[in-house]
Amino acid sequence: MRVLRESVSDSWWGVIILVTATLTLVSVMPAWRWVWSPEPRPVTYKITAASFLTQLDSMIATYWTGDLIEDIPLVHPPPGDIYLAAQRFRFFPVLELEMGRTYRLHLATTDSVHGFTFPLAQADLLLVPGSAAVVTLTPGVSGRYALQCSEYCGLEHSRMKGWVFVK
Ligand SMILES: [Cu+2]
Repeated sequence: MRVLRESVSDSWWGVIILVTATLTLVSVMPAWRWVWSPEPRPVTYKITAASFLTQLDSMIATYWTGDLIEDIPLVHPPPGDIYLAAQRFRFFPVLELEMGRTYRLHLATTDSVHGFTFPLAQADLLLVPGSAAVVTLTPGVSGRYALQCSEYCGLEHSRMKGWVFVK
């Protein structure tokens, strides 16, 4: 009888240790991901659509290549701060970047909520009116990279696209 009771209490200890270990892992792993996440977390700051468009227009006026891609200006800005707007139903303008150079991409919506999915910058952001996000990127491989809207924003959402060219 005594032997049986001891083995029951041993197995309870096993269960207690297992439950404690599981709870510890479940609570520690999100904290681990938050603190040591390798993904760049975007910096955000407040804007108005008008102030953001002023900066965007000034970049386009200065660095437009003279080419249009599907009626959208192709812009070749130098490394540093660059701007991209999400609007129903396009990303504006088309950016041409250089391999191995580092850019701080400022992103904002100038109308409703949009999503911004861009594997090159490992970014999948929600763009909300009144706020800009900054993503740092250093493109390593040349090519044409598609941008997509990942948040339903209206009837033409599924066709909302943009481009970044890397040379
Ligand atoms: Cu959309």
